[in-house]
Amino acid sequence: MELSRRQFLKLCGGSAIALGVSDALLAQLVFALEKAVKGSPAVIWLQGSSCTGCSVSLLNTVHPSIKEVLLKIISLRFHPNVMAASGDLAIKAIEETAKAADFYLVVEGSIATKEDGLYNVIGERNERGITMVDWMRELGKSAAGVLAFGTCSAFGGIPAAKPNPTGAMGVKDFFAKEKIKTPVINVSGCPPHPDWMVGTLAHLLSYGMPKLDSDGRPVLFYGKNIHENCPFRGYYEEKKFAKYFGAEGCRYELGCKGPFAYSDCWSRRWNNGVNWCVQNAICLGCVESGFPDALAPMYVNE
Ligand code: FSX
Ligand code: SF4
Ligand code: SF4
Repeated sequence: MELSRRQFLKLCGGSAIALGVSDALLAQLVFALEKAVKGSPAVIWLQGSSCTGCSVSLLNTVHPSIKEVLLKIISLRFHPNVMAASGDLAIKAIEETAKAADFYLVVEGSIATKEDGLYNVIGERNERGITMVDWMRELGKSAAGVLAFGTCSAFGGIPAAKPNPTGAMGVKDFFAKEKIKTPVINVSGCPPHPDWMVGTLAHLLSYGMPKLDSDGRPVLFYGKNIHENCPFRGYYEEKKFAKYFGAEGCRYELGCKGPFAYSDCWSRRWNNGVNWCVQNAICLGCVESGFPDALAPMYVNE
């Protein structure tokens, strides 16, 4: 199904669709890729300091065929968790991809820069460990673009929280330090919603670079404030605050960071629309550049 950019933006906005947003975005992604793919866009997916939640969020969507898309249509040449190859064969896949053609680099997790990058070693070359810093210097320069999936990759996230012993940082900060000019799209969230990742990729391949906010994130998914759109907003106005989890009322006094967070979780919801953080708990502001330090403490417990 080919969508105009306008229809696509409407779809990403979470407007009512019968089959679920993830399914629809996936269909568009498949279409975009099939169209764009004369020889499949190659993707190298690197993992720095992270919990792997970003991969899990994407691969565990209710739609199992995302794996097929990643493995067969996109031509995912390297992914530490889903690829069958290991050792020299796996490293060779990165090197050959980088030499052969245009490729996109997906980065999950932050880059550990202290001790010559030794906190993130991915593979070996000439009996020496290749660090994430090495790969980012090498592949970051030659990639057609970088998708920074997850708050760790976008802004440093949890690995960069104080005291940050590994010198962890996000891709944009690393590129600024290294004077690498390759464009980066931040798809934040700890982890990001699968629609944000699939939708951003589909936009990039179908219509080019999406419009980004001042934090380098697609406005499409991160353009609205959670608090302003929250279904509990009426309680906030009435000053009816929940005093414990599960109680009726706005969650502000339990530590809700909705007023400081920009994303569409309230309408998109998670796990195929089943629920979202604020329904049973609070928003932690996981999509924001200051997460987690600037938004601490996570919970207020009185
Ligand atoms: Fe970071 Fe990804 Fe948080 Fe985890 O791997 S964005 S720690 S949920 O998931 O990098
Ligand atoms: Fe705002 Fe959170 Fe209250 Fe919702 S629950 S109205 S996001 S403070
Ligand atoms: Fe992150 Fe808040 Fe959305 Fe939950 S509701 S995923 S904490 S931005």
